[in-house]
Amino acid sequence: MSKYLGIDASTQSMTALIIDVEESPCIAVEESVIFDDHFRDRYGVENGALDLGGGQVHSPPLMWVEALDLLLANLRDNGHDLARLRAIAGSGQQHGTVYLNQSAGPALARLDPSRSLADQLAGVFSRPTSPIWMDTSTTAECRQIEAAAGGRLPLLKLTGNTAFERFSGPQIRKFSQSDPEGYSRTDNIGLVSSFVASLLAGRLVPVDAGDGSGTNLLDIRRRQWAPEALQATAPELARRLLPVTPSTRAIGEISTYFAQRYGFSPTCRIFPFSGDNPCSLIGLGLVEPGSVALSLGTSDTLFACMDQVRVSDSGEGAVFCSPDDINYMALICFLNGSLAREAVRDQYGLDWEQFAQALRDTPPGNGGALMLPYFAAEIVPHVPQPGVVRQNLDAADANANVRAVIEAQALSSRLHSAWMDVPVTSLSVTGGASANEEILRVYANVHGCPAHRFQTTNSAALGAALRAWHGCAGESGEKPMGWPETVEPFTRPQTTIQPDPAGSGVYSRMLAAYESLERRATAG
Ligand code: ADP
Ligand code: XUL
Repeated sequence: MSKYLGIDASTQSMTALIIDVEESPCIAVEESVIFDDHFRDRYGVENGALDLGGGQVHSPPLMWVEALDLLLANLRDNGHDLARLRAIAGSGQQHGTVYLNQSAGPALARLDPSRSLADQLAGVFSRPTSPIWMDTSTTAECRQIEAAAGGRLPLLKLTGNTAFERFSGPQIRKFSQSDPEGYSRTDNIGLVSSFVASLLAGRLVPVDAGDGSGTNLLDIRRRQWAPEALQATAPELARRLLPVTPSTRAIGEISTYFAQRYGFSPTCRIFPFSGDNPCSLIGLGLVEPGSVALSLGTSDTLFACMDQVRVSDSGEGAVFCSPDDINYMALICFLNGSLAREAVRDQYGLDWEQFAQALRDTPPGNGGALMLPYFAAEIVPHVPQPGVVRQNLDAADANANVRAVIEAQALSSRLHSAWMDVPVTSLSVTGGASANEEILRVYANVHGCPAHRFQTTNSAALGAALRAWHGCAGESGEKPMGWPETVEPFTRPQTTIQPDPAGSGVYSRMLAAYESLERRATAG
């Protein structure tokens, strides 16, 4: 058996990617279920999420359950022989929490393959919706947790992160305080990643260290829950969490539900699911310190591999464990990623090709026109209320607004990445919007370095599949594989966009003007 499956449960879709490593290792299959296409009416989601007002953004976990059944049915019905899969690992959008009652464990253990997952699991949630990473409603809880943990700096030192609104701990605290009854009915709290892994394993499985570090609850150096942080967050939290698992150790075999319903081998191994960005770190080949990646998905993230914990004193950057169980990753998350680009695209009635043409038709620097693209509240820089700012920019000029939103995103990524202290000498790019070469050209010029694109934009799912392969090789008594040799066949650049010296010069000069506009807007 030479095939490995990676499943990515992201904000807007669930993706399966199968690698075949038999002879020359390659990506054999990529399939996605887009949530809005299938579930918009039944669950009321838009872009995979529910806007509940007041900065609260949730998703229904039962939708992820249905999506998993649909994705695997599509794979089976499209003729892919799932019996040949040796192992599965996965990735999930980070930080989102799933709240389960005491019926969840037994329900997972007795799944009937003749009925759908959603039919059998509708009753296992103690909270019908899961707060996700886009939720900005927990500022008060962040400050309370920092205070209870002895202050902002002690929490930063212990967990690698100051308290962030989207992180799981502040979200759990909010639930425990706003719905104590629901919290008391909660037997287990998992993340999106561990929840999908639990479905496949047919039992509740733990959070891995990579995704666990996005909770404000993990001792980042010990890679275990930090009792002080649990205590600062919510009552009796420890008993609602399973102990953290290393990312590289298998958690068991696939449940008979999937073996019988979809034809998986009953010996198919399940490895822990991790966060989407930690999996992308592997999928983009960042297994040694120094290289930098850019993911243009629903969120935009810029991240780098580090061999030790380096924290962001300004509280803008995040630090996670790498799911290689060795390294760490530094990450900056910009909430106004694809949805901001789509807002501009839709405002001027463009498609993506016309959007790219607008970038071709306008010069680097945009004639001095600037935008702060806070279509929604922003994570970095911290902007609690939405509000788009235009300077020397005519709102009626479609082309200039297209360039302004992309230049703002790229300049912001340069401005806010200084704390990582990793020289940006190349950008490995991924995510849906990395399909757009003109967007990448702006990033290459702003950072003054080449941008490399790879065979797939689904780097999180690829990283998960590579983790499954690496994990099996480590277990099987065959020659163990190093991370560099695992990722190498899949991370050879397919296209490289080189910076243009004139464009780069314009942006070096423009950075100060952008920074000053941002300072003035965020100070207010
Ligand atoms: P996520 O994994 O966060 O759900 P993806 O990485 O799949 O997101 O990216 C999806 C996004 O990619 C869409 O929301 C869309 O805005 C964007 N996208 C797709 N094609 C293009 C394109 N040609 N140009 C710019 N953006 C694009
Ligand atoms: C990272 C973050 C997002 C989500 C969704 O901290 O919040 O990138 O992981 O992709």
